[in-house]
Amino acid sequence: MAFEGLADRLQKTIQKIRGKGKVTEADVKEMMREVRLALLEADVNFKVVKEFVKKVSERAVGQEVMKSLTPGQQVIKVVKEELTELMGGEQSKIAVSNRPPTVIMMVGLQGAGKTTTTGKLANLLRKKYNRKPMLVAADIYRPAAIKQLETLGKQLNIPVFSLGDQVSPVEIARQAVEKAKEEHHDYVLIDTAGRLHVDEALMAELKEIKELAKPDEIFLIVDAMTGQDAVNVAQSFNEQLGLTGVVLTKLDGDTRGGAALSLRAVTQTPIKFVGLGEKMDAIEPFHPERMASRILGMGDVLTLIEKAQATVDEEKAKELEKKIRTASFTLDDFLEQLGQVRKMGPLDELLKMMPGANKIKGLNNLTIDEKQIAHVEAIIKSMTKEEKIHPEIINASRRKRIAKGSGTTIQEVNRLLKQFEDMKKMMKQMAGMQQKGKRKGGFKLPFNPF
Ligand SMILES: Nc1nc2c(ncn2[C@@H]2O[C@H](COP(=O)(O)OP(=O)(O)OP(=O)(O)O)[C@@H](O)[C@H]2O)c(=O)[nH]1
Ligand SMILES: [Mg+2]
Repeated sequence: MAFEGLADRLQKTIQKIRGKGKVTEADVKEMMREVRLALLEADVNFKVVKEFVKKVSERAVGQEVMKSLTPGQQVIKVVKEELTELMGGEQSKIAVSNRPPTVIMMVGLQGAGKTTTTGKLANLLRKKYNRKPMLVAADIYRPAAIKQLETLGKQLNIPVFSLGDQVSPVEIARQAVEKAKEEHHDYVLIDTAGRLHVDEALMAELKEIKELAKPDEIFLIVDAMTGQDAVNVAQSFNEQLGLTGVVLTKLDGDTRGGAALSLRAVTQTPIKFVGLGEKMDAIEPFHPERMASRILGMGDVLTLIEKAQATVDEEKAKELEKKIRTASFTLDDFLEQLGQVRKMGPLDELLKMMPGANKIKGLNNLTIDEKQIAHVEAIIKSMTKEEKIHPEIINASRRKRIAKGSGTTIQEVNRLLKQFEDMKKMMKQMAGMQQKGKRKGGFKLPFNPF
């Protein structure tokens, strides 16, 4: 998990100051010493650390904090605001050309994730923004590079423009933009070749593509795992090409976070997206504030809600609420719920977005047992329609049959039925409380199937 060490240390540090009724300059100094070490250890650029510590210290010993009623909390607020500012402040949006197509050039070193990100971004543009993208295979150097992009295109059902590997990338880019205009694509994503290091020949070619294709965005794809190197690479590319944004990939790995925290400050180029896995939907717009919140252990509830909204059908959610209210929730509904939750992504990743989640012991080593979920599914699918609606009719011989049919054990079937029964009891209670108007707080999932 990315940022783990940094998050741990910063949270321990701010914990000490949180409840203080009085904060002295010495307290702030002590805290900032720890913050400084935590950032350096996370491989954040030392100049960036120096500047950050200076800013926070100044504000923390200033009027706004010292005179407040909750100085401890105020210091934390300052840290969060400055961390957000460091990563770019506002979320940075993707360009839209007023003369379509919007052209995006994807550049970066070998293996950074250009081709993968090209596919992910096109997928996002289509799914979330309802756009009609076209991909362009302009890496003619690495064998199989064109094939790789074509395979992604096929998988996503997004067209790929290619002229093979005998035509120059510059010419490919030129013709691609023409073609996109003819066919009314509103986004053109050009996947370019990578090199091991920043080199002259590559830069010359990229500059030529830039001249001809006139991209609205030039995105540098950088591997977050490379730490400080990522910052240096970004600086060279920016000097030569003038970047409009950075996509930080492999943030699902255990990067210390230095790149994410220094990139913006050093290069003045915003991080626009982050890559969080190899799959085509593992990309998210980068929100500095949410990231700061995650690092400081305040959770990322907004992203969680967006994920839920993107995957959960609103009609179905209403229907479900009614079923819970009237306690007419069946095992079929249970199965569907399970499916909905799984669609949102890996469960352990979701759990980690909850505020205070990293305080829960053992959560960091937690991997939700996918096998267990598969068993629950198999068990319910082995039941007859009637059994699913009236599980009370499931007697011993039926239990045996279900266990056999689902390739599980009678114990597992028993456990599931017991859980379901408890859950229904709880739903009834909740429904009762709701009617009496006594229920407080938000609507919570009434059960935890795992
Ligand atoms: N875990 C993880 N893997 C990623 C991510 N993005 C890309 N990868 C993987 O990184 C490897 C390289 O990705 P590519 O997209 O081929 O990289 P590239 O920059 O196009 O590489 P070249 O074309 O050789 O320059 C692949 O195995 C990808 O699956 C990410 O966000 N997370
Ligand atoms: Mg590639």
